[in-house]
Amino acid sequence: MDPPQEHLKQLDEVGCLALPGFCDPDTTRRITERLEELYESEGEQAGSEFRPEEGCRRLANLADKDPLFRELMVRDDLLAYIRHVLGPGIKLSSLNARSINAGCRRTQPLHADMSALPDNDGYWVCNSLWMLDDFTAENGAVRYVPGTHLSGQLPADVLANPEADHPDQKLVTGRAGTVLVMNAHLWHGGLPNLTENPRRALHIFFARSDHPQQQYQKRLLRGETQAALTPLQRKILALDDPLNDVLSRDPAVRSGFLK
Ligand SMILES: O=C(O)CCC(=O)C(=O)O
Repeated sequence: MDPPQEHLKQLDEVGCLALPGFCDPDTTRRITERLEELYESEGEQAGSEFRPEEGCRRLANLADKDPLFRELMVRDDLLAYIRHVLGPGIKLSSLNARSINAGCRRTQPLHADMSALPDNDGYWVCNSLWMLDDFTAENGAVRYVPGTHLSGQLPADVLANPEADHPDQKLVTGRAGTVLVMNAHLWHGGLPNLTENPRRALHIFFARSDHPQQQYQKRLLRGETQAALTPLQRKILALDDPLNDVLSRDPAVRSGFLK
């Protein structure tokens, strides 16, 4: 079923859209439990395929780590929103988790993912953030500045201090199970967590086909994972796309990830 017109209008004009209940409670619980197992088993190595972040736990390369994550990344109802932003040709860019530690006072600078600006063909990055805990103003809601995906500017280039409050910023709060679809050119960032519990999220991040993946999936996925993929999963991971292989020759992608 196509997304409602008012949703698409909000994505076009505001740049993001929260979908309460998009992930059912049982799936939200399974994702959370699996991520906790991975944080535990990976220990100090957790997130090492990506970058460490002070005050947060990170996991990366999740498409390789459980069939559950691969099922989420091909949900039709998710891809319909992603394709609305990026057009028909899309691929997974990265599939990571971020958990803001209890008591973390650090504010993430306002940014666009991968410092991406739209090009002559339009938008090329779109993220989905899956809330695994309730997001509140106290525990690290996501802030964003409405309409900035249309500005053609990056916060680091035009703001004196991207960590400071922005006069036009809004907060995304919501119940666990809410999914935030975000045009990732939108200026956004995570806030401090002043509570006694972590604030956990899953990030399923997509790119337009003619740009490199943030993390080159073909290099990261183990042979046994590749052998278990459905045709649609292979397509979304761009495993058989020669252009993606060429784009991913960028040394930064080869060595781990594109910022
Ligand atoms: O999980 C969040 O609060 C969003 C974080 C974010 O925007 C990022 O890590 O790029």
